[in-house]
Amino acid sequence: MDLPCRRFFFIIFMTMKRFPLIFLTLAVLLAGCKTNEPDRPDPVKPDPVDPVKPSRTGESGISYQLLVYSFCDSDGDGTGDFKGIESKLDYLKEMGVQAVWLSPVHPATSYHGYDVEDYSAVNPAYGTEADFEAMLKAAHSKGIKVYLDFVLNHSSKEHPWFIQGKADPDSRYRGYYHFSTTAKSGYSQTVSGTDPGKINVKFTLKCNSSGTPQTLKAERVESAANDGTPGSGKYLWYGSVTESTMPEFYSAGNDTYTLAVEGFETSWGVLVRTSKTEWGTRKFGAASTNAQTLVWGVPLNLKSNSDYDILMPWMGSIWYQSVFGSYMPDLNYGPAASCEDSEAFKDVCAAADKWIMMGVDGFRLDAVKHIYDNENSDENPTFLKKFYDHCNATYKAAGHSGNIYMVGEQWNEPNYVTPYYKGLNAFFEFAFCWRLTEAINGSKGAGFAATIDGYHKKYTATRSDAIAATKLSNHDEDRIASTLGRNTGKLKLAAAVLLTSGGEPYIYQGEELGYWGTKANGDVYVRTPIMWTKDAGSAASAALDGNVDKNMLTPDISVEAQAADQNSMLALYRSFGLLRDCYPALAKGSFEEKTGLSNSAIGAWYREYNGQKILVVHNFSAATVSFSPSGDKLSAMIGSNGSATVKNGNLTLGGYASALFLQ
Ligand SMILES: [Ca+2]
Repeated sequence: MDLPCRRFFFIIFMTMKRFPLIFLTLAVLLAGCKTNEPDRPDPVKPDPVDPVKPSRTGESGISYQLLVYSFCDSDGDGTGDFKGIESKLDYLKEMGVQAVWLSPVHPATSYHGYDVEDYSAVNPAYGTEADFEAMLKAAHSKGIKVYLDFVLNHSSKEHPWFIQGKADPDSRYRGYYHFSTTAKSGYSQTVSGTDPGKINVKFTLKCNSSGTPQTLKAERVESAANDGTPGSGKYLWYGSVTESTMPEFYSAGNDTYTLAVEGFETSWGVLVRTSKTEWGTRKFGAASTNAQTLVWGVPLNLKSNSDYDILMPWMGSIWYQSVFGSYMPDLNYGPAASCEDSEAFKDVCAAADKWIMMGVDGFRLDAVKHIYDNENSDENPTFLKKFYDHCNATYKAAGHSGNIYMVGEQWNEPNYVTPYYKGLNAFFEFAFCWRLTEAINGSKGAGFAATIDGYHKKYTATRSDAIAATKLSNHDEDRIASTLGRNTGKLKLAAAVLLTSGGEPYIYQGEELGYWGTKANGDVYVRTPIMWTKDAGSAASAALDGNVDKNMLTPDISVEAQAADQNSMLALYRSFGLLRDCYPALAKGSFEEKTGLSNSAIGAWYREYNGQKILVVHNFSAATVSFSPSGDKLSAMIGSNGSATVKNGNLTLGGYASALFLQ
């Protein structure tokens, strides 16, 4: 902190002793002044007579969900990267962030990375493995843990395991996926067999006397030369949708036509056509349900509509489970009770071990209710426990005294999530935001804390160390700002509630800036890059093809602008993040609703830990409310949002305002 700043805080602090309401202003100003030195001693000076010393603990319990591709771009190529993350660690620390969950860092075809092609490598678009390790070390030096998104339910269809597994029934990778020789619900079709690559092929088409194609024969030939000139009106289509070819057969007399193709790509099937423009109802090249396979040198009887794929001789149809779409085949770990014996399990564990030994602090596990199909059976918790135990053993071997962190995504109501705690001790609590949204839109704070605490008691009944990973939204949901109708008051209240409730909260990239966006136009609209300066060019948007809401990304929403505005969303996240970082009761205390209030708009609760007790009061409505203490102390307001005044022993909160009091 520079000297003018120190002097200013001293004045503010002296004022605060007489006027506690100034505290929030202090926190906000602090955020503005401390940009260049976020690790300096906390500016909230302890009162000599106050036994609670509010300095940063580094144990806020706050995590940050970070999209590597769109967080910060260090080299200006439009894609976020590891060096970009490293350069913004202070930005995270400022909000009291203790851990980051990185979107998948492994090689992938998609921009989002959930189609992993190699669990043991990093995506070169984000930098080198050395860059990753440097970022990891830098994060640790600032007390920030790093969690990787580990996608265990499925891989990419470009993963070598899948490519080899589908090609060869004798491959060791055949069992890594759920293959089927028949079509099934939730399965995608592909071709199996060993691709010989580019070869020369001669096709012979026989037609009847009226010119309708009857049979097609394929022969592998040394050289592919055509005689005569095309002009038959019969075509052979092959290639991909983007690289298609449609040469015309050469007439050979007697209703026979030939076509020789040099360097034919054998990964392609073919289609016979009698028109260059009429393609029927099925798009050429599209997957067919009535494909036929050629046999070298043997004429194939064509079907009358000639509107289906013809597979090359080496090809066979095979189906594979792909719950999240054809490019992400589901992995197969065998029976859950013995999953640790499967080669697939051993391989994903080996990859996890590499990252743990490097220093990664934990994993976020994607789509855990889909790993085994029956969400409500014991299979998924059983699998998760085995995976956790393996990783935790590695973690201990790496020299850690505590346990590894692992949080699962079980997207459901608490009744469905609770049994999963048998597998892991942390799960995202989707219900937190569902109940919060209902409470805010219903202007009813009463009962909110009791409901959420009721969920937490269910989890801890399953295991005493259960953690509810609370959050507002994530990369797969409409952003909370949109859910709340872009009402700033409601949005700030949601943030204040998140950061003052029980559980361990996640902030989703962009929430701290008030980003909005829905999935109506596509997922990328809820994955908008951080706009670091007032220049829109500071946002890493290339990975999203520029698909961000241009109305949103104006200078006012940038970090640069909000850091200078004490009423900004960012200022709120910084001040409440600081509170959670400073007061252990907020970070890890009990969570107990204050019941019996006359106004149901008020949501009030106590957080208590190790002798420290804090009263939290939120107004869930747009109307001003009055709060009578009934035994609570209102003399030490440690934080607030919106209009909060104490007069004659009563608290008055403006619409959607919040206040916290040390007891
Ligand atoms: Ca970059």
